[in-house]
Amino acid sequence: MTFKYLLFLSLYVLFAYRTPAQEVFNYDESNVPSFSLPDPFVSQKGQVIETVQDWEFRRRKEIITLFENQVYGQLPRELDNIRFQLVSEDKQAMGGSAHLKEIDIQVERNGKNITIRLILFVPTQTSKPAPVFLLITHRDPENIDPTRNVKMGFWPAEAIVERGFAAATFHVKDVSDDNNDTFKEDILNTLYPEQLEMDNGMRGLGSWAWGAMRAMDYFEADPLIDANRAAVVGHSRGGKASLWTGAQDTRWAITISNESGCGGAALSRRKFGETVKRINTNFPYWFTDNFNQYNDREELLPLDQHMLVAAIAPRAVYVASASEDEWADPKGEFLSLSLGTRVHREIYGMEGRFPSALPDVESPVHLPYAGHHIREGKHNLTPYDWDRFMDFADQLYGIHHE
Ligand code: GTR
Repeated sequence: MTFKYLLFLSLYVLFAYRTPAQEVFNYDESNVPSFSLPDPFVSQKGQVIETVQDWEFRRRKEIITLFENQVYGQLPRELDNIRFQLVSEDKQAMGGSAHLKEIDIQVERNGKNITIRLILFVPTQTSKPAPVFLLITHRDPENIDPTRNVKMGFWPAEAIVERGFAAATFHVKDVSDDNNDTFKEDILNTLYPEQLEMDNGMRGLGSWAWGAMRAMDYFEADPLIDANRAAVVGHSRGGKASLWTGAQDTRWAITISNESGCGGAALSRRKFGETVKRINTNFPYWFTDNFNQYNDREELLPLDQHMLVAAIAPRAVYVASASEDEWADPKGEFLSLSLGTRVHREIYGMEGRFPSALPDVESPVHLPYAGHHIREGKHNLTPYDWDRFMDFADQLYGIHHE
């Protein structure tokens, strides 16, 4: 007995000392470190940013460059040709409520091509160009079934169309597969191989944002779509890409992040739930190489995610969280939104402000320039979330879609 006990004890001690230190994730608000955030209103040279001019021509550009160099990588704009090919169409889709178009967006650079398949349902109830929601999809393609034999709450296309919006989506695998072994195979190897050589080159999330921008190129060319009233939406990793899209590309009227968490809406310095080190370890192909410098050193970042929200200003931004999605840090997401939209208020003089504390569950706050809700339940994109996004768009556009 004693011998067995001693053996057990020595094995335990041996094992305990040999196990590499486990990364511990914090879910306790009282353990959030104290931190100070970089100031969106002071340029890197120390100039105070007070006017729209200062913001648009100085600080916003500076912030985008910081995110390019340190977090998401560059977002190359050069391309030689872009073509839109209608590959199939059904003017009586969804029982006559929608006009379905499947479009191949073909992009050429240096004699090489890639194709993004865009799925688009346009409401038929009106002859006016329709406002549109574009979803960046990373989940199983059955979530975006164009035949509608499979209908999932992740992309409730019927409900979107019924409210007078066009519902559009593409799958990230067409631009960069969501996989460490294959993420280079599409636009990175084919169109922008030089990006792969750079420490601040584009990687997975940046490629997805690039894809969303090509969908916008299409919207601008389709008379059925009102491209001035377009919203880009992403869930989780897609939400990170959505925020990066809206920060870079000023053509989007609304940028929506659903539960995007670390590297999305959540403040990195809070180290609540997922951390920079963990995300860079699990998903080394999402961010640019330089982001690794901040593993366990978030305080050295020359930015935080509130500045990504700020870079969207003056255009509208929406951040949604879920009550049980602690990994994504709902409070950190809300703080980014509330701090980042200071630019809307203090530079652009827009009315209304967020409450100082995290709003109650399912009590959306919809301001004239920004929205927030925290849904009851787990990490997911659901019809509840979509309904709130559409409420916000209705309010922003001040329209009736009939
Ligand atoms: C998790 C990842 C999150 C988030 C999520 C998702 O595994 O840690 O950052 O992106 O996946 O996309 O659902």
